[in-house]
Amino acid sequence: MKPFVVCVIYLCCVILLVNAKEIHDVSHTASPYRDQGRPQFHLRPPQNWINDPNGPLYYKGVYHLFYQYNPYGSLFNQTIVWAHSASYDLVNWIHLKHALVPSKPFDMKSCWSGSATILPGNYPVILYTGLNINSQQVQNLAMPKNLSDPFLQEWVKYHGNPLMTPPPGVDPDDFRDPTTAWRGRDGIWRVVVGGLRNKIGVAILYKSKNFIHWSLHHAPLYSGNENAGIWECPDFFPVSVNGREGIENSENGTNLKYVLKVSFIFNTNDYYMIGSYDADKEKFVPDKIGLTGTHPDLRYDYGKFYASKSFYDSGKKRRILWGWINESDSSANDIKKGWAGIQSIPRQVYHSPTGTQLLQWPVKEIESLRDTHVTYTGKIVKSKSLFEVKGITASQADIDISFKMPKLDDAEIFNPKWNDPELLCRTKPATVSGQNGPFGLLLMASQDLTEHTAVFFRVFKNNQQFVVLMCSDQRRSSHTQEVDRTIYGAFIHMDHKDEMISLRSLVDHSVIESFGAEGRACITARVYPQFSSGKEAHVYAFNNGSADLFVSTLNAWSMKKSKGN
Ligand code: DQQ
Repeated sequence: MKPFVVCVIYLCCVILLVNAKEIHDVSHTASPYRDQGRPQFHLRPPQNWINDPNGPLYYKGVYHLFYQYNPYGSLFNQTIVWAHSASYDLVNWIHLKHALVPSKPFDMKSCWSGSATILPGNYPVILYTGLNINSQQVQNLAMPKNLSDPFLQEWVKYHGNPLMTPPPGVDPDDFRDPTTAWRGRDGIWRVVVGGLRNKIGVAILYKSKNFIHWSLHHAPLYSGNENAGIWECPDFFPVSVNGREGIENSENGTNLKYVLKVSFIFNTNDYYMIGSYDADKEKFVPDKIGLTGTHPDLRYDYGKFYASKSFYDSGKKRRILWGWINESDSSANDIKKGWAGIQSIPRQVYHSPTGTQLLQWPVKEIESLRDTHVTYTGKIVKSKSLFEVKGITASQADIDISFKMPKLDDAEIFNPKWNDPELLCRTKPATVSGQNGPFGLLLMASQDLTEHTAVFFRVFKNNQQFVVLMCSDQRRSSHTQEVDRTIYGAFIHMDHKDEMISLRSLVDHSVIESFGAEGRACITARVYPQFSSGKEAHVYAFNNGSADLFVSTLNAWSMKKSKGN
């Protein structure tokens, strides 16, 4: 071989190796701790603490997700960076080098949450919160160094940062998490920053002609009315009232509704409202006044799901939502296992035909991981009985079951005083038999059922409509006392004509993401059973109601491991 050719091959190898090293920059030596709870198809880097999803975006055929990451360990730390993963399909991920790390006076103490905006000409930029040298929260801008790199591996911080500093009346500890910006018909950019003013949560509004100079608008886009702490991670976006297609943040079309979501620090839940946006008055006007951080405000997820962020996927014209799913185990365990936190399965979000809420459904791409399949149709589950769904890997599975609703006249009457679904799930758990339910799934169950997580429904009638209580009961999820085993609950309002109710659960070792009634209510739980290996997990369908139950279809698949896990 000629020396020149050898030299070129050698150089190519060096470049490939350097790239491979960069791409796996965040990997570390695995801890010797037997970590059977590690998810196999949910996004997270190999080690360490992660929290909020940041700046999701789609660029030149590649999906990007950044997220809060502690490079030094598996607990939240004062020094947080923006970790960065990229994917062609939202399922398999490559972990890239960190996009933003503390380095300048305006972000020396941490790079906290923020969002991406695609500027005209397909130019992605990031607005993020920096904890400055004095630990004060300020808003900063970063741009890609090389627009021809679809992996956007290098980010440059704008030399004129910060762009926004805490306005009068807002404490420097309470000013963070800029949204994706949107441009009005007047060509002016708007962005919202989460904050707290006079003990009231606020969506602080800024405007800019050039994305560099931002001026505070005299009034917030919306503010709370309760003393409920800072509003973290606001998200503001349009949704179409017809169909599932997503809408780009700056679109000013007709037939649009708007969603304002905020993350309530006091109970770490994400609440949202649907309403309209009065662009002249720069106000969000909710259809139903809300955002108190309590029931009956709408939640994306009635389990563990926080600091969520959505983005418009211009490739497939849909809006996708991500949420941070924290652990429920002890910090000592997180240190032992060397990691904590996962990102949810990306969910497509759209307006429900009833207009009263959003619906969420795991992105279609996740189905590419489906493997061994079992199916049942037209199966009767006798009162107070269960059957095992055999033939799949129950600890790594996608299970979709559809139950027949009772006749409305036969349904138990709903007591209007029941206004707290979580409380109702506690007083009427899976072991308490009712007229129409409880029925559902026992997941991550040991053979003897001493460990299991029950996800189930109970059907009631209220004013000639159905109200379904959906519960996820973690109390028997693990023999260990060291984990949080809260029961989660949600109400699903169904039409009297609805004949079926479906339950889909994505089970990935220590996480169970459940979607009730085609995404009308979602409940995510973390579970840490003690049986010795994931292979010993079982899944059952059960009916503890006094009437027999008709399962019209049950499809269950083992799920493959995704790349990047
Ligand atoms: N997490 C970030 C903050 C945000 C909080 C810090 C929400 O920017 O308010 O990691 O979980």
